[in-house]
Amino acid sequence: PPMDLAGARLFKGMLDRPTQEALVSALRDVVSVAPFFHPETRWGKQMSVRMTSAGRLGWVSDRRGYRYEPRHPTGAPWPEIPDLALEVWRAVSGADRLPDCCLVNYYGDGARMGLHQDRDEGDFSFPVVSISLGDDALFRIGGIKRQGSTQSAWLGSGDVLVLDGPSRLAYHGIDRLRFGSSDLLRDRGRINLTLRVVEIAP
Ligand code: MD5
Ligand code: FE
Repeated sequence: PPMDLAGARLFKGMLDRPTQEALVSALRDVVSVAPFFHPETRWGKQMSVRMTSAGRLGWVSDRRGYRYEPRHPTGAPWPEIPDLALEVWRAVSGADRLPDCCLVNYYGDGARMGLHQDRDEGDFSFPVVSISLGDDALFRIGGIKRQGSTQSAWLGSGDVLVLDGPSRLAYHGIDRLRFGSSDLLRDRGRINLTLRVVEIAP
C-alpha cells in the first residue's frame, strides 16, 4: 500500500528497473524532438532545473511569465506522451481521462525547486502523478498555505507520487539531490515526470 505524505500517496519502488530503463529510453526520443531548456522566470532569473514537455500542452516560463503552450520554444509541437507514462497514470490516477501534459524536469548537480503550488491547471479535481527516475531527491510538502509545517521524504528511482484531494494544492518543492546516487541515467542526475490534466475540455 502507498505511504501517506501530507495526504499525497507515495508508491515506493512501483516501477522496476527494466520499466525505468524503458521510460528513460522513451524520454530520449522525447528530448530529441523537444530538447531540455533552462526556463527563465518573469524576473529574468534562470531556473536550476531544465525542462521540456510531452503532450498537447507543455509548461513554459520566460519574461512574459509562466503558462502552458501547445509548442516548444523552438516552435515545434510537443511530442506525444510515452505510452509507459500513460500506463502509470491509468494504474494510479483513478481519473476518467488521460493527462494532456507530461512535464519532464531534469535536475543536475545542485538543482532544486523552491516551495510552490501547482495551480495553472483548469480543474484541480484531477490528480497530478509524479514519476521519479535517477538520483534520490529530498521532496518537501506542506499544506495549502505557504506558512505552516512541512514533511520531507526522499524520492528514489521508480517511486510514484499521486497528489489528489487536499494535497493537490499543497505547497511543495525539491530541496536537494543526492547527486550520483543512482546509475539509471548515464550522466547521473534526476528526471521527474509530472502528468497533469491542464485543459477542462480537450
Ligand atoms: C519534481 N515537480 O519532483 C516535482 C514533482 C513541478 C514539480 O513540483 O511543478 O514541476 S511534482 C510534485 C507535485 C505536483 C503537484 C502537487 C504537489 C506536488 N503537491 O501538492 O505536493 O520535479
Ligand atoms: Fe510543482
